[in-house]
Amino acid sequence: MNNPNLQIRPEVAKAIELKRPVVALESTLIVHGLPWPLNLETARAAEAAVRDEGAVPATIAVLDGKPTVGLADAELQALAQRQGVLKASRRDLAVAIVKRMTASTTVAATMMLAHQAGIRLFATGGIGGAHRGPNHSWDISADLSELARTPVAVVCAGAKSILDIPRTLEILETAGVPVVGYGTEEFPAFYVHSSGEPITARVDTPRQAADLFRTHWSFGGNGIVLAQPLDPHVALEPESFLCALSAAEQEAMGTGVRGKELTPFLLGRLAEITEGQTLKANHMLVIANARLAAQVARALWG
Ligand code: PSU
Ligand code: MN
Repeated sequence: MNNPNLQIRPEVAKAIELKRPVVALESTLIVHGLPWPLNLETARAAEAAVRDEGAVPATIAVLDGKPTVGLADAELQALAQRQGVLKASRRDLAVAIVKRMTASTTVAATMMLAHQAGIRLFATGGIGGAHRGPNHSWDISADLSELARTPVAVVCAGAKSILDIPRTLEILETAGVPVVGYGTEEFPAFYVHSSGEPITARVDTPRQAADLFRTHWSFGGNGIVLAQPLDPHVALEPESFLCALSAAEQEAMGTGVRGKELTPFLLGRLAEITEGQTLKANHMLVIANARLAAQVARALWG
């Protein structure tokens, strides 16, 4: 089971061994999703929220070719400041390892490594999904296929509002991924409180979430999305958000940004257009999700 390529830090390894609650955290949002120094503040605050709830945080990234589960604070800081870091999804991991690169891990790659390490719960901002596009974009995040194959629950604020959410939800349905709302009947849309789309089940307590997860896994089910809406006081109004998004999308089309650059580009431009409103929202939702993931981890193992 122990993959020699995987470096699990002692505190995390011990917690996993003793079946104590552990929450995985991803690093692409730190490196490519938020600007310095808010990225480091968010990463630290997410870890602190997990500890606050009595669980052990395990931020995951590839450091000089070593997939590492449970970054030290100095490593977190160095990663947050570093330029030219590869954004690694599932398919990029082996490349990053053999070329001894430093890479951030997306939701897909973080799920894969968390699973290898024996961690079941993972918190992020928002999962990737199907991008918007005139004729159905072929840009569909590998996060969705990872959810289909890997038994890890991802606590998030829904799918990023830059995406085609109805289509993202259809793909998750086909993949057999439960989309569970935390205290809501509607799928949240990251910066925006609700997408207006239905979820498959609602839970209102960490205990209910834990029961649902355990049962799903007991039948060989794989990934699960637990979606918690952002506090409405911090969330963006749908109309003004859509307006900013159209402008950012036009620019992306004009400059030809595509592939894995698209999500970071859109998040960056939205931050500028909304004068930091999306940054504040992103910061808050990551911390809230980390806290909830730790509460569910405690209900599972505490
Ligand atoms: N959550 C955030 N900010 C981010 C991401 C998530 O608050 O930047 C990252 C995740 O790592 C996710 C990725 O996997 O965006 C999606 O990228 P793509 O659309 O290229 O699959
Ligand atoms: Mn993509």
